[in-house]
Amino acid sequence: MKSWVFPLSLAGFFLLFIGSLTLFYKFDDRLSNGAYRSGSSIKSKKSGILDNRSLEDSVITSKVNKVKDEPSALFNDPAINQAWGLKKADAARAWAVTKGSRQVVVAVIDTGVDIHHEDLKDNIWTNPGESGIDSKGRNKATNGIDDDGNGFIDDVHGWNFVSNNNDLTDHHGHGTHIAGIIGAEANNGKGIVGIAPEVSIMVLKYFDPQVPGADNLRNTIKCIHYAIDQGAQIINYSGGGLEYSQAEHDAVDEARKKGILFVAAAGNERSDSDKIPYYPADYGLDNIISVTAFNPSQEVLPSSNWGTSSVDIAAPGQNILSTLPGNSYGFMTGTSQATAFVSGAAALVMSHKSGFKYADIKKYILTNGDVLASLNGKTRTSRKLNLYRALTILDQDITASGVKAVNDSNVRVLSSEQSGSDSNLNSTASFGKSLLNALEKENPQVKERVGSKKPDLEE
Ligand SMILES: [Ca+2]
Ligand SMILES: [Ca+2]
Ligand SMILES: [Ca+2]
Repeated sequence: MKSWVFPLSLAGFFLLFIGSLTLFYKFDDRLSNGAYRSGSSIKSKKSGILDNRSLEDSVITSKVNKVKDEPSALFNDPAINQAWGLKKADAARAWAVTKGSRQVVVAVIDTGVDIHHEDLKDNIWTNPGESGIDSKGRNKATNGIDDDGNGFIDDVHGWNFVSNNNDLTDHHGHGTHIAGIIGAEANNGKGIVGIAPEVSIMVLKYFDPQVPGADNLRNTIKCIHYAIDQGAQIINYSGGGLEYSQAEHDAVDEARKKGILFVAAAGNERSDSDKIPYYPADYGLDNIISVTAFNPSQEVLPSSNWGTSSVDIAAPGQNILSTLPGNSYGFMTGTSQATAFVSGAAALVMSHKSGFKYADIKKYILTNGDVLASLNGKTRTSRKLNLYRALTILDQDITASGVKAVNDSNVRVLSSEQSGSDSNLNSTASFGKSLLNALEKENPQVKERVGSKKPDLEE
């Protein structure tokens, strides 16, 4: 190698680093955007300086203060008709079987969550050891005492490992969006509906755009240990990086030993995860489900990672409407969103079959996805998530035609869009006009923005 090559490369990486920092601060000011995170994990691999775990490239494609009011026969939540992902995942029929259970705890390891959001607040996990009244008549949640002796003071809904306190404020939007996909409340006349409308979301914060120096990998590992110790049954991790970490591997393995399912994003690195592993999705532990994202045409997004041995399943991940901080809502795109779909599905399966451990849940979800030709060469199963089938096909108590499922008077059942064999079900409700059409009319540039590296926030 010529003597000038090395210094030149070094200078190149230095410029890359400075460029990244510039981007970071620029977007930090604008809040709520994950676009600048994309590729930062790659840079960290090369420079060893930037974060070794980061959010994915989950772009907020648009933000709305009030969702469009489109009453639905299914639930009274105004925006349910806009949720194309719910339709593709056959959510309505799944809800006829179960709407979830607050006994099921899903740990969302992310940027925090707006726990006061109008469409989330009743589905936030409460630590029983930090709630109620202490011996002196004070509220355990705010008494400044570690009542349950777990090493965290007043950790009533989770913990902020970035700032090491119980402030779970989401300064980004990503974590609140993920929480809404998993478990926004149904039938409250507000906003949207999560995959598991009844669930308990444990909020664990590993990343904060306002704290740029934080060690996101170390914080991730702490979050995993907390989730294990506090009894989460499912962990959602919509992030990752290219750096292998033995400590992180061991934490996920410890979760495995406790029967905990770990749902992880395949990543938005635009690469083959079989060749370039993305962690924690690709640790090869069998309690991990690695999830990639597809669009309304059921094709894997160009930005999403794929892999016929490393990526398990695909779920909706483009222009997904969910909750954002401050009682607002917005659309985001990425395998982060797809991951949340699968975590919500896992919560539904678990609430339907209490006592299930990760192996059972994983089998139900993966075996019963819909095979799609467009997923050949993209995932191990060539399947996309189907919530209803995940709940029923292997279940001897409920037939595939959903006989027991349709007796709930609160829920009306959609006909299956992908299979004529189920068309004998009551087809009394509809998600209304195609969401994609609606989106394109409302927001003509939405398609072009998807996968864009540039943020495009709207009021
Ligand atoms: Ca405590
Ligand atoms: Ca306390
Ligand atoms: Ca709602």
